[in-house]
Order: sequence, then C-alpha cells, then structure tokens
Amino acid sequence: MIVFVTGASAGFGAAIARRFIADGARVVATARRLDRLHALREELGPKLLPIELDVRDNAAVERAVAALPAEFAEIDLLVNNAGLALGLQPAHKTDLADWERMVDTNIKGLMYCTRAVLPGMVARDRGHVVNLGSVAGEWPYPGGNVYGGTKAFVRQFSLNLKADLIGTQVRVSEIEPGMAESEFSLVRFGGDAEKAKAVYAGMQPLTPEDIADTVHWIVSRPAHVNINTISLMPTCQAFSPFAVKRS
Ligand code: NDP
Ligand code: 8X3
Repeated sequence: MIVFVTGASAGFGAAIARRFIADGARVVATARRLDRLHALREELGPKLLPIELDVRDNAAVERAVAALPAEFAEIDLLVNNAGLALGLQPAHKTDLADWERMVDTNIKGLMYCTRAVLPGMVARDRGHVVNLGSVAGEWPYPGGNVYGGTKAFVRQFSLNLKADLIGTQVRVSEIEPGMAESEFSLVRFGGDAEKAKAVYAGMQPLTPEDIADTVHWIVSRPAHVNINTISLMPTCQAFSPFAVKRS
C-alpha cells in the first residue's frame, strides 16, 4: 500500500505515518517543516518519503504528485490531514488574515490534494481518500466560526466525492474527532504553550495514535465496505444545552 499523508510533521499525520509504516506500507509524508519529516525518515526508514509541501500552493501540490518516484507513485490512500485552527475570538473581533489562512489550508489545500491524486485512483479503479473533519464541523461553539465552517465543508465535500465516485472502487471517508492532544492548540493560540496545555488540563483527550488507529481501521475494512463518516470524542467530552441570554 502507498499512502500520501499531508501534515505529517506533527500530531495525527506523524502518527498515521508511523501506523502505516508499521503495517508495511510506503508513506509519502508531506508538510512544510522538512526537518521534522527528515527526523521521521530517520526513525522509520526508507519506506517513508519526506516531501516539503505547502498544501495552499496548488502548483506545488500538482508538481509533488507528478514527480513521485515510481515506487511511491500509485497512491492507494490519500489522507487529507493538514489543517489548523487559528484563535478563538468572536467573529466581530477576529483577524481576517486568520480566517483566510484557515480557508486556504483546510478547504483549498484539501481540494488541491484531492484533485491532484484522484484521477490516478479512478484510472486504477482503486484507492481511498480519508479526510480530517472535526466535531467542530457538526456542532457550533463560540469562537469556532470559520474553523467550524471549514470542517463543515470537509464533511459535505467528502460525501459529495463519494457521490461522484459511484461506479468506481475508490472509497471516501471522513473522520470527525473531538478534543485530541497534539500541536493543534499550540497553533490555535499562536505558540502560547501554557494556554495550549490548559485546554487538556484535568481531562483525558484523544491521542494522535487513536486517530491513526481509526484511519487504519477504516482503510482495512473489506473493499465492499465504505465508512462514510466517523465521529469520535474523549469519553469525558460531551455536548452542551443551547445557550440562552436572559435579561
Ligand atoms: P497539529 O498542529 O499537531 O498538526 C497539523 C499538521 O498540519 C502539521 O503537520 C502541519 O505541518 C500541517 N500543516 C499546517 N498547515 C499546513 C500547510 N499549509 N501545508 C501543509 N501542511 C500544513 O494538529 P493535529 O494533528 O491535531 O491536526 C490534524 C488535523 O486534524 C487538522 O486538519 C485538524 O483541524 C484536525 N483535527 C484536530 C483535532 C484536535 O483536537 N487536535 C480535532 C479534530 C480535527 P507544518 O506546520 O510542518 O506544515
Ligand atoms: C478540533 C476540535 O473542539 O477544538 O477540531 O474544535 S475542537
């Protein structure tokens, strides 16, 4: 199996690379921080191919996919994992540049990678696209504004891809995790480690390995089984009632 994973320099993506290499797959590990990917290659060996890639750059995405060496070229599994949340400010106070960066990465980057990889999968009549959505795409929360909007896109885009791919053997799945400890909150809070740590204080979050296991389970179902959507959250996380502002 050949896996192409975006955002492999940290969190879920690195865990997914480890999980699939342990299973004998070859993994194209992409992200912007090449030093991290080289460290992963040191750890995991030549079955991992590190490629520096900013998913917001469509020309670079197309070049990277077209230039894959033969032994990594026929991608069986695309994991669209690269993504980020920036800030938790209400909509009227947020930085528009943060909104644009989330749209460019979580929506447009995911579109670019999918568009570059999908024709090969359809031509081979084999493959699987797994997209990282979020519970934030399903449930609103204060400050989730554009981040949640990008993940709602991921959910609907995944279902629509499945609609387009009927008649082929290409599968599409979307995973919607709740709170998981990675560099996610560090990025969301602009590198403030204390603030990021506080998010997970006194609770047991999901781990990147939990997400990697979920991807692996989805992909290892028999070929006639397509998992459309999986939602998972820590046992200690749940839902809130509607907020009501009383006078
Ligand atoms: P991390 O911050 O730990 O990892 C994010 C990865 O995305 C990094 O490898 C980063 O690499 C990469 N990335 C960010 N921007 C770009 C870009 N422009 N081009 C290429 N790669 C990029 O976060 P997680 O592992 O937690 O998150 C992975 C995915 O899961 C995201 O889509 C996130 O929204 C989603 N998610 C996370 C949850 C959580 O609670 N952690 C819950 C639900 C969903 P680099 O900076 O080197 O480019
Ligand atoms: C990440 C989970 O709840 O911080 O998508 O939005 S949450």
